[in-house]
This record gives sequence, structure tokens and C-alpha cells, in this order.
Amino acid sequence: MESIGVLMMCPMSSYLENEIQKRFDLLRFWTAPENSGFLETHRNSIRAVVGNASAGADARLIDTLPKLEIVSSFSVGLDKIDLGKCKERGIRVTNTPDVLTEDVADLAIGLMLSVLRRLCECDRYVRSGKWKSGNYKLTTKFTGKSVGIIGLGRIGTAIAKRAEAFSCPIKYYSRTKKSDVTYKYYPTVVELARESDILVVACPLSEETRRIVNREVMDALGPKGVLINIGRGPHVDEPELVAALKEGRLGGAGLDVFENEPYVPEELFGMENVVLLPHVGSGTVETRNAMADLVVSNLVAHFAGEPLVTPVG
Ligand code: 8YV
Repeated sequence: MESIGVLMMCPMSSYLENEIQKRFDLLRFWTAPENSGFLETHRNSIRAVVGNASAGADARLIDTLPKLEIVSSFSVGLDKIDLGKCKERGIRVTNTPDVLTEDVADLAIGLMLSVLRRLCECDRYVRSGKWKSGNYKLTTKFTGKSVGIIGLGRIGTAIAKRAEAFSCPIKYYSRTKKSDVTYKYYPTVVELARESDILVVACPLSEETRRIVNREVMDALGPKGVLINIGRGPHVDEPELVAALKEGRLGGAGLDVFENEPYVPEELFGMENVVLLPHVGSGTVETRNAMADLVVSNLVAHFAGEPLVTPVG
């Protein structure tokens, strides 16, 4: 049988590379020298693209690949894929929902605790030897704080469940009120922020949700409020976030994602009320391997003419 070309956009998992290589002709986009005509050379053999949260399949890439049949994303987020273009061309799309939900929700709670209890700052305090000159100052209690969640999907719900175990009242904003939960619904993010001690971004990135956390929302959250972002950087107006933190209009932030990863505004580096993570929400061995297995099962199903495991749309 003619070998099937699978284009991987960037390094994401060596386990995934091996699993693809066992079954398909794996083409590593990042290894091709710039302007080498790599895509031109392989355009007629590439039938699948594997992307992730940083590199997906935009209109330009899709237009370059006339034989493309499927985009199998190593992510739950689809914001790096031109879904309209895929639909137009009849290209199938898959992602990795469910398998990463628990890890991302765990990390969101970790960020809440880290910001309120200043865990990273405390760690630096011990390592730098400062403890020998005196005890660390008192911090802020997490249990019982009201947690507002933007987006009550799989991940938002998993965060809510965990926060409930800390006796936190849960509130949420989503496009529509959910009939199956008792959490308090707010029809606007500003109202939710005003009533929350901690505001968590857990919705997908779309044109509607881009900069959903703007200056007005940060001001509503207020000088004691904490923003947690485990969604996407562009959900938050980053320059406004830096300004709000600098001016003390916002109490703190726990961020796993940024507007222009891996570049992070350096003004945040010296702030003790801010915890910065390098987009590691799903970054455990167990979860990344489960995500890889899903990517591969979707590719295998597609090329065997079987139903996709986790189709989008
Ligand atoms: C990953 C993610 O960090 O699933 C998503 O949408 O952002 C993450 O799980 C990423 O895709 C792994 O490379």
C-alpha cells in the first residue's frame, strides 16, 4: 500500500512520534530548513496533519496541501485550526478531550493555592536562606473563597468539583445557563467577577471569547481578587493585566498560558503575587501519552474507513 504522509507541525511527544512512525510516513515539519521547499516536495503525499496548541493548520497550510484529509490535534483546544476551511474542504478534525480534563483542573487548583498561599514565593524564601532571618509573612486562606468560572464545560466543571471540596461557593458565566447544575449563573463576566474572589478562565478561545477578561472585568474582580488562566493567553488583555497588577487594582494572578508563548511580559517576573507556568496544564506523562494514543487512534480509524474516536463537529 502507498505510504500515508503524516505531517507533524512541531515537537510535542516522542512517544507520539514513535507511534505514528510505526504506522505512517512521519514528516517532521520543524526539522526542515526554512525555504527548503519541504511542503512543496511533500504536498502530494501529506494526507494528515498533527498539530497542537502552538501550531495547528491555518488556511495557508491547508491551501498548500491538496491531499489533506484529516487534522488530528494533540490538544483539546482547536483555536490553531481553521475550522471553516476544513469544513469547506471536507477535511476531518479530531482533538483530545476528556483525557486531559483532570490534569488541567488539578493545575487550576494548584495555581489558586500557589497564588493565595504564595507557595512559589515561600519556596524561593527557603532556598535563598531568608528563613534564617525570620519567618515568612502571613498569606491568604483558600478554603471558602468564592470561585467564579468562565466556561462550564468539561474542564470548568472539573475545577468546580475540586473547588467545592474546599467549601468554595461556585459561580459561573457561560453563553447559556446550564439546567443541570446548582451553581449560580451570571449573564455577564463583569457581574461574575464582581461576585468572585477568584476568577478562572476555562472556556475555549474563539472570536467571542478573545479578551473576555478586559480592564472592566479586572477592575470588577478588584484589588483582592485573583485571576487564574488555564485557557489561552488571548482570553486576557495582557497589557491591561500587567497594568492592573502593577497598580494594585488586581490582587494576583496564576497563569499557565500567555498571549505570545513562550514570551511572557517581564514586568510580571518580579511580582510575588503572580505565579507563572510554561503551559503545562496537560503536561503529565500519563496524560500526554493518553493524548498521543487518541491522536493515533483517530488517524488509524480514519485511514481504515472507520468512525473517528473523537471527531470535532
Ligand atoms: C497542550 C492544550 O499543552 O489541549 C490543549 O488545548 O493547550 C494542551 O493540552 C498542548 O496541545 C500540548 O502540546
